[in-house]
Amino acid sequence: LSLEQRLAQCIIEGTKEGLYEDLEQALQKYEDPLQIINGPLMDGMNEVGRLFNDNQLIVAEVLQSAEVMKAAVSFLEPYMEKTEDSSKGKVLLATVKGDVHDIGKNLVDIILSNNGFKVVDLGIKVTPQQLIEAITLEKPDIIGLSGLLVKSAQQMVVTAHDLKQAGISIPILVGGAALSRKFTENKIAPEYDGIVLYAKDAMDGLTLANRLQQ
Ligand code: B1M
Repeated sequence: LSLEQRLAQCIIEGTKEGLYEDLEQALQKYEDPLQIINGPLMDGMNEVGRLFNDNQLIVAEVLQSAEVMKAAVSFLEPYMEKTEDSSKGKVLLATVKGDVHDIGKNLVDIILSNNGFKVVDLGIKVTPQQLIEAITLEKPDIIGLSGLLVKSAQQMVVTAHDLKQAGISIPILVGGAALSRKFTENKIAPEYDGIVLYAKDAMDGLTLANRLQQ
């Protein structure tokens, strides 16, 4: 197997055997550790999603794959480019109510934190009420919402609505597999008073956050 196939295989099989050696090798080969995440590791994760959808994997196995992905991201994190300051603004980050998926959110956290933003991560299954309380306390410049389930896309509509009711109009950045730009513009944005932007991946999230804070 090629290096890329071995890395993807570690994710698919949910094993750390040989993982760190292969990540070391990949760090020599790729200029940016993010390319390793977005390439072979994501390929592995997408295959896990496909196999799970096909009933060839059970939740416990997917969880193991998620743990290997998290271990790989933690290993690569120190090698990512970072600026020391956190002067670009504060981002409040959360996975929406009913959703436990946090690998994408955590990646957004790393990338924003490494690039001049102060990130406050509220974690997973965050209700609109918890979000409103945190916004009052933290006074962020941007609210970042992540969600992977189809029902999470709908939850973002509810969340935007509840935030508006609470008089909040801080820009919102949304991302996650079940979302699209179209859904964001047609369904989420009309429920909100402020800007709502869709990010297709974590780097896109950084680009949009930078644009908002210019
Ligand atoms: Co779940 N799961 N899962 N799962 N899981 C999906 C999402 C699914 C598509 C798999 C499938 O069926 N093919 C499916 C959703 C189907 C649907 O809604 N239509 C699914 C399901 C059904 C479920 C359960 C319901 C299964 C069950 O219990 N029967 C259950 C739900 C639990 C819940 O949330 N209430 C469940 C549970 C789990 C695990 C706990 C086992 C585990 C998560 C572990 C964890 O996160 N700590 C898990 C996993 C790992 C997946 C898949 C395989 C991989 C997700 C992932 O981590 N990808 C996933 C299939 C898939 O996505 N291919 C699947 C890697 C990650 C880096 O990508 O999060 O998309 P992602 O983030 C991307 C972008 O989306 C974007 O940037 C990242 C890339 O740079 N992004 C943002 C994300 N958030 C952003 C925010 C931003 C900006 C960009 O700004 C704020």
